[in-house]
Amino acid sequence: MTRLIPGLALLITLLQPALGQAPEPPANYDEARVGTYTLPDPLVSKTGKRITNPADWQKRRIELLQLFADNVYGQTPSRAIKLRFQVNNVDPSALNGLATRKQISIFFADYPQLPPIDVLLYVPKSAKKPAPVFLGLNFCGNHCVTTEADIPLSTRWVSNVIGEVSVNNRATEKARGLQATRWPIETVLKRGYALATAYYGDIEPDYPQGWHTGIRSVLGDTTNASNWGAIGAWAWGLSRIMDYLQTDPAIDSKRVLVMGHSRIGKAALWAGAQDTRFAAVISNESGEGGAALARRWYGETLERISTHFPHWFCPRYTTYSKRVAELPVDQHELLALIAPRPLYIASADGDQWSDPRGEFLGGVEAEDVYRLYGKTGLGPVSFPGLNEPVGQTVRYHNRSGKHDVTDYDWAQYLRFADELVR
Ligand code: GTR
Repeated sequence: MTRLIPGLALLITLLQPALGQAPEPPANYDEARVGTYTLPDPLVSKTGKRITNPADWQKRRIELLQLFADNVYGQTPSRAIKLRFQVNNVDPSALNGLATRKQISIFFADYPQLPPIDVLLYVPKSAKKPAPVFLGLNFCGNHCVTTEADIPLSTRWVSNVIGEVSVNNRATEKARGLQATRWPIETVLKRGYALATAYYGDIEPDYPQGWHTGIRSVLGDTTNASNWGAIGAWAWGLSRIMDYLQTDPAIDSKRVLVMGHSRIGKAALWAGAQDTRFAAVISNESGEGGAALARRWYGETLERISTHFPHWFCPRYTTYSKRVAELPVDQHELLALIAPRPLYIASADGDQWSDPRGEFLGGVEAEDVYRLYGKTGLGPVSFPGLNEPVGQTVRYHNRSGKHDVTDYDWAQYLRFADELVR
């Protein structure tokens, strides 16, 4: 994704009136100008009751999930839909004998017009028992995560922007392995973990009208201010992949780490908040609408994201664009909904747009909920230096470098998984 450097963003802001557009509010990158804000307290119920134990938190959780559904991501349809899992291909000796590689399609039996979710799954051959698994959606098709020549190119709509390797929104061979550096499959397998991925566009292509060909075309209610948005759909898709993983004897479905980068990180958090089958959640630079506090005026704002990507959220979300203080929730409460399960929040210093400090503070503000369970979340830490992971059940690092998923990030996630999920 193209990220505007602050100077260029300012130039565009200045040009907007001449172009007849409403001026874009400038982004703030100055900590001194963030201002003050009051966060809603996750441990006070709607009726003003203070939550002091896990049993009451379970009730409060339901309230909070509803508030996020009503105001941020929209209501995830509760209707169970019939799935059909079709194993298309099994390579018993992929990656030089390191993995059993499966390609599975998840079909929606009652909606034959919908494309299936095509899952690519690697299981370590060395596993003596069902393997724990990292599950994450990918940005440009399963052929992007690996250079293996026999993964079919996705035939779905893909963005022309990513790496400029698609033509008329269709993938080309040039896209093969395009994002392989974000998916160190062999390293993950050698550490004893399986890896599952699918293209997020299988669930909904990421453009404003994309919902017409995705799951929201059959399970949405477009008349409703809390109709689910694309993030909700992607999160739902992660749960459907979980449905499959629960049926695969090679997988330990009690040890599924759901992860995601950037917009897919927002979806991973929302999936983990709603679906407690996920044993742990990893948010990689999820930023605004993800781990970063919405009330902080720094980097991307609610106003900006809801203007540029309204299809990601429920229609009501946009109504808070100029009154973020009135949003009944803030993102630390989304993080708190993961408790007491392990949570990793990662930022990158070169990605100020995502507001690294705001992501860290989101984790800090979830602490009290982890404490209810006798767990230490991040613990008493201040904003760490570069490449200094901190925390316990909730962990955080601010990596040097740009908006990306790197080997450094994975090294932390693998250690986190070894220590807290295994
Ligand atoms: C940006 C968007 C961010 C983030 C990012 C991405 O353009 O403003 O919220 O989601 O895209 O997904 O790469």
